Amino acid sequence: MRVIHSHRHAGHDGGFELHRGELVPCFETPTRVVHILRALERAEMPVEAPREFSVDALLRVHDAGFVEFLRNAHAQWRAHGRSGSMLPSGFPARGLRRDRIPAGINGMMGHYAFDAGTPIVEGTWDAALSSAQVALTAAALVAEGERSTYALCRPPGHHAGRSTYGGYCFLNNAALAAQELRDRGFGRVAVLDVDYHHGNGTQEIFYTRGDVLFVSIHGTPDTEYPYFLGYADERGIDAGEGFTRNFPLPAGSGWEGYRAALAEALEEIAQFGADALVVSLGVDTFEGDPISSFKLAGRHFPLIGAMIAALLLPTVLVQEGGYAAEEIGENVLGILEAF
Ligand code: Q9C
Ligand code: ZN
Repeated sequence: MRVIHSHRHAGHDGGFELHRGELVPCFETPTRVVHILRALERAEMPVEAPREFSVDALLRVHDAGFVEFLRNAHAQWRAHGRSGSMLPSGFPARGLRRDRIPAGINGMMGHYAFDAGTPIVEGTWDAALSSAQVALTAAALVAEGERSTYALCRPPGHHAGRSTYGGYCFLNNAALAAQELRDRGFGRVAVLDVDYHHGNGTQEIFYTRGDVLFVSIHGTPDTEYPYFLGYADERGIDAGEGFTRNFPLPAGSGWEGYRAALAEALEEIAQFGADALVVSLGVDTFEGDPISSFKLAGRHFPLIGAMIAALLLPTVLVQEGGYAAEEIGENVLGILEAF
């Protein structure tokens, strides 16, 4: 399996995030990648740099104004004499206007962000762009005949919508990979999201489309982040009707419940007749994860990998979450080795 990764991820280091009423050190750190790279090295899996893709390549799944905002946000912040990390503190909730995008940087941040846990720093744009390029390269390689590729993306992407960022995500790497596969001739592409958190951004991006199936298994939004999307009654609309499937599980779920949901999700993908697969690969379903509550053990990841690999589809695996840094490498590798 070919592995794509960019060292430019390291430019994004958020510092602090708002968590349970306090500013705490970010859970999403550059160190996560160090641990994954170590595991890959032990497994003798070499890492390749991504190809260059222009900013235009992002506009197939993202809004131009949003991309422009991400590109300039920190420069605008600095122009106001500030330095360090940017967090929004006001959002256009019900009753407030969303049709006007404020010109000032604070309002603009609130317009495009959907949480206060996703800091932007000086290196965020370049890191997010490199992460998108990693996913696009991994997809291009599969289109060129590789059976499977692993996009070691950082920052992650599945919470980022067409014009929204949050949940540590800025650009939607998995959606970009799926779109790249579509553009390169795969008629039907499925996205399987196994991250602990619902992939609200990916769901939103493909919600009205019948050519990309989105299937997600995650902690129920009733109690778990991102709280406002990911219920089972969300099934897609218009041409996308029936092409979104959510499997929310109660916090505290263990292997039995998980395995059953995964079997159903895979059956859905087989029924759809997918020609290619993108996996949003979060390993924050691990029992030791500091911000999640599923009870999967290390030994379950190879089982998950084997179940997914049995679809026998050309597959792009895209790294999402996983915050138990010490174990993240082994858990990811457990999945990859099945391919
Ligand atoms: N401030 C991914 O796994 N924060 N994102 C929860 C902590 C958001 C997770 C509360 C968690 C986002 C890609
Ligand atoms: Zn997650």
